Amino acid sequence: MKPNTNNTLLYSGDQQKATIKKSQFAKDVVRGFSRKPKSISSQYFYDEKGDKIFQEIMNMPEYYLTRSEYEIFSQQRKEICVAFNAFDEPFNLIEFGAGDGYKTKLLLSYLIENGADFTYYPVDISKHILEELSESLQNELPGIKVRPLNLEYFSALSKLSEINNRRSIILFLGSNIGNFHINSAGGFLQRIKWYCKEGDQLLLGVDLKKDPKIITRAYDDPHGITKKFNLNLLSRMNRELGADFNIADFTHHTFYEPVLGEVLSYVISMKQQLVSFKSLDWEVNFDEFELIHTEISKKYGLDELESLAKEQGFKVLEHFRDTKKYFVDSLWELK
Ligand code: AVI
Repeated sequence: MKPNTNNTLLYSGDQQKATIKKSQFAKDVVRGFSRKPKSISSQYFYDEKGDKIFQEIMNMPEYYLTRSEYEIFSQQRKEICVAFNAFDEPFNLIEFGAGDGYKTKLLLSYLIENGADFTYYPVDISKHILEELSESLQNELPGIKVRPLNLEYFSALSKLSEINNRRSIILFLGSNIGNFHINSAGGFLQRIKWYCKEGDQLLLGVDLKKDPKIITRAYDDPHGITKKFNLNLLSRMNRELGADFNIADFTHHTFYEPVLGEVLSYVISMKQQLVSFKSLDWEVNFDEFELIHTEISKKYGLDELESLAKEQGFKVLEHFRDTKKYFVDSLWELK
């Protein structure tokens, strides 16, 4: 454990494991580009530049997700905290992929103002993000108990189960679960369960199926910000793996398939071209109009979400939806 500047504790012993290493990135690129169609995991969007572009996405009028979840928290935080059973016993509040805490601060301030006894464990693989978050929390919510965990999600759960046996409430917000294919979402929930005990809760922020036009606009925006986000993957390979992608020869393509509720995003090579990766001593060919699959953003129906909870052994306690019914924060309990 290493103290950081604002007197919170930052677990960084597993820093090596937590940082997605370049060698892993290289391996995943080589493996993904050997598939047909070529693919690359959307986790690689989030380098420093990608984080900034994602902030721009969240500020776009077309990207309704962040605003919808913010509305849920601002209007229903009392009901959410009551459903948490937050005022009986001390508990752990664990947030996966905490980011800047913009929405979570609404819950945190309500809990503090109403005397809940809890420790907030934001979990993120970015040390920088955690340091900024804990500093802003100390300023805005003095007295809050924050223990940032600079670890991968499951290492964090494992660490916490060693530290204490309090009840845990896990927050996985922002439709991050949507970036898993539904089968992998099931696997992810199974792994959460592995580290949890009866009575632990999960608050899952999920984007709902809706008018396909609204969804399409959020991922194919007129400002070109999502395009920039997607193409940053190529720039990242140039920066980190010595690749020589000419970004102008590639474009962004995305579409929403309403039956499965999946937004599928691709990078398309606009001509036949050979790209070399200097630091890997490797070349890869792209045919004209060849696709690289970069992301899935799944939208759920409430019935589908309830089946997922049931299949994985969770009981759905309550759905909190925004006034437009675009988004749900669904509270589950481990049976
Ligand atoms: C982080 N994740 C939930 C976003 C989403 O909506 O799937 C990432 C994103 N991709 C394009 N726009 C936003």
